[in-house]
Amino acid sequence: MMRPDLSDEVGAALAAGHPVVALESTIISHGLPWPRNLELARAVEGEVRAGGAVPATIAVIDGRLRAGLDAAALERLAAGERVAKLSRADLAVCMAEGRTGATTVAATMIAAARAGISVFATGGIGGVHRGAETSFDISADLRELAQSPVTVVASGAKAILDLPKTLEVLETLGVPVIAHGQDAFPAFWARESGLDAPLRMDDPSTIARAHVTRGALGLAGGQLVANPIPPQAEIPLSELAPLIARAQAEAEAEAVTGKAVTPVLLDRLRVLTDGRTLDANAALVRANARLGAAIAQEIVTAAAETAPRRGAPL
Ligand code: PSU
Ligand code: MN
Repeated sequence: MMRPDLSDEVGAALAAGHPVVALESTIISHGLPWPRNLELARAVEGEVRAGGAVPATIAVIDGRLRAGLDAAALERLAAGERVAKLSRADLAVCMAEGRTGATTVAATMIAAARAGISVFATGGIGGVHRGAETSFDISADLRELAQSPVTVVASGAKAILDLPKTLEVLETLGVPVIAHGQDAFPAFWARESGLDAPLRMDDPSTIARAHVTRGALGLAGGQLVANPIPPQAEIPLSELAPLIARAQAEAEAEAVTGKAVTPVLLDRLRVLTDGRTLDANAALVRANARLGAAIAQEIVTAAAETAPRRGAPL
């Protein structure tokens, strides 16, 4: 199996069994405007380090799939010129053509799994778009959660999505959706979506044990840990709902489809909230990086405890 090129730091951490947290790059290239995107990319790596783990930002640079980026690569992605948005369908094509691309949640999970990284922190996953019953727009992130053995820490799915349908699809695919520290499924910029998450866990060690147990059972796929945005940074859903509806109507009127939908909606909401969604986005990604680091540490411990009992009855 082809593995990503590991930076020296990531390679050394994985070889020594130290905790590593994967980070995606589409949020840098397509999710946030310059120069906030570069600042946040660096800050999020800093949060992972402060949490005692090594960050492994993932992208394809000149045809090479890499885990752990140097400053030049990070800057190139943030500047965003001729950077493709890569999901499962695009990854191998971009590599074969020797091009540069940023990985979505789905593509980052693929790379993390092949590098041997168990935890990945981001802002929000893709999901079922509103109007999917006619557009069929369902992010490849959902099926990836059912296939690649990575625990993804996010603040739920973006509030621009159809959250009830997103939860239904995740249930169908057998993906554990675990709210962290509360019953409600969070809605990205808001702590509560009005829906309960199917599962709840309150501490990183139990989440880590669930990750390891899932692997020990031979179940494919990972888990989604839905971590609510820190209270002081949240934008309540009541305030966002009319703006989301407006952004959605504008995108529809302009016939935006495919990969462009998510970046266009996020950018419209940034404008409509005077940049407040950006601040919220930064706060939640940082918090998720911290939680990801804690879970990664606990997985290292849980894996060591589970190993000697392999083959014994569960
Ligand atoms: N969440 C954000 N900003 C983003 C994304 C998520 O706050 O840019 C990106 C992630 O990379 C996610 C992707 O995997 O959007 C989903 O895109 P699509 O719906 O086209 O699959
Ligand atoms: Mn889509």
